[in-house]
Amino acid sequence: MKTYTQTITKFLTAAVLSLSLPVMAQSTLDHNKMGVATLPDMTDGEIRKIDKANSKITIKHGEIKHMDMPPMSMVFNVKDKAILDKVQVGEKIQFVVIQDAGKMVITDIRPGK
Ligand SMILES: [Cu+2]
Repeated sequence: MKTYTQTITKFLTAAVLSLSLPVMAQSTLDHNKMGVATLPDMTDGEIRKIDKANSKITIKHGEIKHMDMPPMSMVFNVKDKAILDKVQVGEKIQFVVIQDAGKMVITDIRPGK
């Protein structure tokens, strides 16, 4: 049983490596072409509340993969108040969130799919 597990683990590791390497190479190439830094993943969400005075926004968000966070409703800070001018309560969006000095800060919001 131990040998079987080791074989499977080896196989899976090899499979994952062979799959992810070309993808990583491809995305690096695209980013270079566009001349932008690598961004964290976009997260799906729906806007629940906008608090422009305090630069905060409440979003019912999907899984935030790069932060290991399951779907939930929560309040985020926004990096720039102007981000809140482009959006409305009830709107489906995609957003970029980063960790900044222990706070989760939204740096970009785009229309959802
Ligand atoms: Cu959350």
